[in-house]
Amino acid sequence: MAQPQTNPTPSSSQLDHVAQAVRDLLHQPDYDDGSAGPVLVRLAWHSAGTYDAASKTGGSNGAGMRYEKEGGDPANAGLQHARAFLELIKKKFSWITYADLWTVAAVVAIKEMGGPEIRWRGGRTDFTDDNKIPPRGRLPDGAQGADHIRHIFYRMGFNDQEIVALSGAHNLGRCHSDRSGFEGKWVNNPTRFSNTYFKLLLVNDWKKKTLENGVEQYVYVDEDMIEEDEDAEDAEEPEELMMLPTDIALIQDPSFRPWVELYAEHKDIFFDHFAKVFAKLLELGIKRDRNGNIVNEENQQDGYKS
Ligand code: CCH
Repeated sequence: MAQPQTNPTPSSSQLDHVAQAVRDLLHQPDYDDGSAGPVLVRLAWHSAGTYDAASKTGGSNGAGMRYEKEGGDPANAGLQHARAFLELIKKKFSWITYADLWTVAAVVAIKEMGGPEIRWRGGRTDFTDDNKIPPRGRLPDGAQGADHIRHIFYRMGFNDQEIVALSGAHNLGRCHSDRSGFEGKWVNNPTRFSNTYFKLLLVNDWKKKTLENGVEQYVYVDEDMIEEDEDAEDAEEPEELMMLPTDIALIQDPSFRPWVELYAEHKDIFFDHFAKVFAKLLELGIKRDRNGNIVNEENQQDGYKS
């Protein structure tokens, strides 16, 4: 049997350069709400969120989204923007693997947007073909409810508390009708990492709305924003805030809801739990030796016969 291959983690000085390059590219005045940060976080999450604990397949090793099989999955629509941002860094620091770059970029972006410090470990390798890419359909569908969320996240090995903590990432960014069909942002300041998403889930009266494309989501117009805007000379229509059906499931489900309440009240606990669970997400499916190097085992070399 062939010896397992190991791939060392980049040194901390190498990483400092990459981290600085990520910080430098976050400010994107012409993109969305002015930051590449949210879409970078989604890229890392979708690269890791394909993990299946039972078969030990999927996960952030491999950077499979470079291939049509995964990159062209409708669930990953829009993430080509994140990959294009990071391509500029990959060109400069060719020694880093895509799989490491996509995951470390999210950790740097979260910190830079005011979020917690998240432990990140490198050493991921990039697939050289699309053989080991798992089948599509492993990422969650925002139109569904609590059973679906559990089905998806239990498969990865997360519990209810971890599911709610991870969902707090919806403090960041927005939905785009040309990507997922949903439209709008969850919070007023979507480039600042905070626990506002949980607060809004609890205090607002979310109403179901059917968009022109037939997609159903929940909406609320922030009254405070309307008042602020009325004072302004060139008052723009305040943007409606939104929630996905899966977000609303977190307050309807009796086991999820207490965690929403805890995180709404205690930002520090949310930050602590988020940091732990995001670090766990990025390590799914990754096996390390005693030195922390990733071991690419024989069973991970097996391809899919699709
Ligand atoms: Fe999410 N997310 N997500 N999400 N997500 C979307 C956008 C972001 C679901 C659906 C959607 C997590 C969990 C879930 C981010 C981070 C995380 C969108 C809009 C949908 C739909 C995409 C578009 O139109 O551009 C569902 C369903 C679940 C779970 O059930 C988790 C976990 C994370 C990270 C820890 C971030 C960030 C965004 C904003 C992306 C952007 O481009 O602004």
